[in-house]
Amino acid sequence: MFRETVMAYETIQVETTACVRTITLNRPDDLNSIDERVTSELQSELRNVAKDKSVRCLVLTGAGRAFCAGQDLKSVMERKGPFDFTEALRRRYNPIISALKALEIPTLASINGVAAGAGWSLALGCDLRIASTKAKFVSAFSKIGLVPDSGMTWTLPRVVGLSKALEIAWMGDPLSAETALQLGLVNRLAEPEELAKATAEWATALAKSATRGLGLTKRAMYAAMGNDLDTQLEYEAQLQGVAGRTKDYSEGVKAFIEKRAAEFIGD
Ligand code: T3D
Repeated sequence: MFRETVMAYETIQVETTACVRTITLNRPDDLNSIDERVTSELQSELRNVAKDKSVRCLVLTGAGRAFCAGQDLKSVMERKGPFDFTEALRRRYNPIISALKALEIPTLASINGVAAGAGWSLALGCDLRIASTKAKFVSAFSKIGLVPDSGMTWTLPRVVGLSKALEIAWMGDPLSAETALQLGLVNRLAEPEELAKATAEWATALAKSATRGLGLTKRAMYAAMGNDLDTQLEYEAQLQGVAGRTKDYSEGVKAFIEKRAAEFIGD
């Protein structure tokens, strides 16, 4: 199977296998916490993914024992003078979450260990989540006097409801992988030694699907979070107009009639 590794980054690793681009956060000694370089490299790679039509699924994971511990608190200690969080979020973090949502392909967080603070927000910023049974989830923000950011106040209440989201954010207690599954915060669990394989199988299945249709479905679902029914019905009609003109729609119907598996090309 064709596998390509890009070496140009310092804090992330990028690899492409069978139309699946995998970005691995790669600062394992600091639990893949996020510094200026990480946000810059993530933004850069997400721009690459958006432009590369051969990429049909994106996986985000972490090296070592953590997924991501959020903001790099060690570099915080090195900061001199007052720090402008608003500027940092607007310039560094928010574009990453927006870029993940704007990608017209499925994004899958493969949560190999602890996800804390903005690290958990990153996982929530992906469309789907598969986690190791040993993973844990820590809001962390309240413990250092901050507000959940990088989209967590948007995603968390939508998944678990308002009251539970407030409890998670305020108490900051670690949630186990099992609890995360029960709450719908992750879609699937895998034993730690099975996670990479389970992730690859799921991502490959998604990448072999009718990518334009999946991308338009993603657009419709996220738009529905803010639309009333009539607006959404009209939006669905417009998007279906686009999906119905794809080559993959023609192939899907033809394959059904011919009683064979469809071979989608992602167009
Ligand atoms: O400008 C901006 O960036 C604004 C955006 C802010 C958004 C945020 O993300 S705020 C939230 C920041 N994150 C946290 O508060 C989490 C802090 N970490 C923890 O609570 C715990 O470390 C974990 C729950 C993540 C994991 O616990 P555990 O017991 O498995 O590991 P540990 O022993 O606490 O940590 C292991 C090492 O990782 C340790 O280093 P050492 O002592 O071996 O040299 C620890 O300092 C380091 N580490 C853990 N988290 C961070 C970190 N280093 C830098 N930054 C971290 N966030």
